[in-house]
Amino acid sequence: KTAGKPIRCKAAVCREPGEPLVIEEIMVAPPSPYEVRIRIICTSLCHSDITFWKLKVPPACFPRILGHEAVGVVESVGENVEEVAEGDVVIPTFLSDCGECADCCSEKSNLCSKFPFKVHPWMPRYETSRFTGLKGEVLYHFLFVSSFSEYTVVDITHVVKIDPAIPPNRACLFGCCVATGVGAACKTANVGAGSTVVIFGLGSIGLAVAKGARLCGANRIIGVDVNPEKFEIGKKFGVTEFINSRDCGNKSLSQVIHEMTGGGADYSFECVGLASLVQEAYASCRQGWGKTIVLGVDKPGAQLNFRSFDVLHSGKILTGSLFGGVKAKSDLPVLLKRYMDKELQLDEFVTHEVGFEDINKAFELLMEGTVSDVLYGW
Ligand code: CXF
Ligand code: ZN
Repeated sequence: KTAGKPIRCKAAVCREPGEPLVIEEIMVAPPSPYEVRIRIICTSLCHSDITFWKLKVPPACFPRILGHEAVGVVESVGENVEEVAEGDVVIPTFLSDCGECADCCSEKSNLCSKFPFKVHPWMPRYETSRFTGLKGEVLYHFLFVSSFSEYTVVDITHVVKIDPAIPPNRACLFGCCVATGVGAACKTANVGAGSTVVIFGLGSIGLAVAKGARLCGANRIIGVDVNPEKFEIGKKFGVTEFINSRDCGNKSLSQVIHEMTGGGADYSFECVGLASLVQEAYASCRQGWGKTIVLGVDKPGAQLNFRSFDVLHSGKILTGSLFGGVKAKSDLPVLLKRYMDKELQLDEFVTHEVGFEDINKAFELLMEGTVSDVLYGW
C-alpha cells in the first residue's frame, strides 16, 4: 500500500558534527528506477559512523543520515528491479556490485568501476537524495546505505538478498565489520595454515580479522592494542598473544614483533587508522614474503612515508582492503553460509543491544569501549 508513495517515518539525523543525533520525522521518496526501498530491521554501529559524525571537513556534510551496517526487508522496488521483490530480506552494502563492469566481472577485484566507491552525499546513480525533512529540506545519504532510519533507499547494485532465517542482529554485521575483517584475512591476505599474524587494533575489525585468520588455520595471532583488557576479549576471537603498545619500553612495536616471531610476522593488519601504524605494521612483517593489509581509516590526506630502498629490498607486499576484498553479491552469501553452518560464530561481536530511540547511547558505548576513538583524533 505504500509502494509508489513517499513514506513518513523516523530517522536519526546527524545535524551538526559531534552533536547527538536527532530522532525526527522525515519523508522517504519512492525508489527511482534500479532502486529499492528497504524497511530497516536492525542496524549496528561501525567506527566509520563515529568518524563521519565527528568530521568537520569534506567529505563531511550535514544534515545527514549515517549508518551502513544493517539488514532490512524490501518494502518496494523501482522500475527495472528484478533481482529482489517486496518482502525479501536484504543486506545493503556500501560497495556496489554491478555485475557488468570489468572489475565486477573479474575475480580479482571488488571495486566496481561503474558505481565507484566514494564518501559522497547522494544515491550512486542519480546524484540526488531520497530523504527530506518535513519542511522539504534535503537530508544527505551516507555510504549509499543510510541505515539510521526506519526506511532507506538503496541502489540495486548495493543490495544482497539473504536467507530470512539468519537472525537480523547477526546478519547486519555482514554489512561492514565481519565482511571486512574476515574477508581481509581469508581473501585479501589469504592467510596460510600454520602462519603468524599480527593485528594492530582490536576493535570489531581487528577481532573479525582474528576470526578470519583462525578460520584459515593461522597458528599464532598476536593482538596489539593500547587497552590491556583487549587480550581477554581477543582470546574469544582467536588471539593467542598480546602486546600492549604502551608497554614496549624503548623498543618499537616492530622490534618487539621481530623478536617474538624470529624475523617478523607472515601477515600484519592495520585496523586503527593511523599512517604511522601502517609503517609499523609493514616493518613488523617478514622480509621476502610478509604481507601488510591496511584497513584503518586515517584523517583525509594522511601520508605514508617509506624509504624507497627499504621497499625495494624488502620483498614485502603492502595492500589496502575495502570490505575485505569481498564481492557483495557472490562472496557475501558464502560468508553467510559459513555463519549458518556454525563455522563462523558471531555472538561475541554483540556486546549491547538498544532500541532505535537510544541510538545516541549506542554511540557513547562504542566510544567508551574503544581506544581507536582516541587514536582517530579528528
Ligand atoms: C569505510 C571505508 C573507508 C572509507 C570510509 C568508510 N567503510 C566502512 O566503514
Ligand atoms: Zn564500517
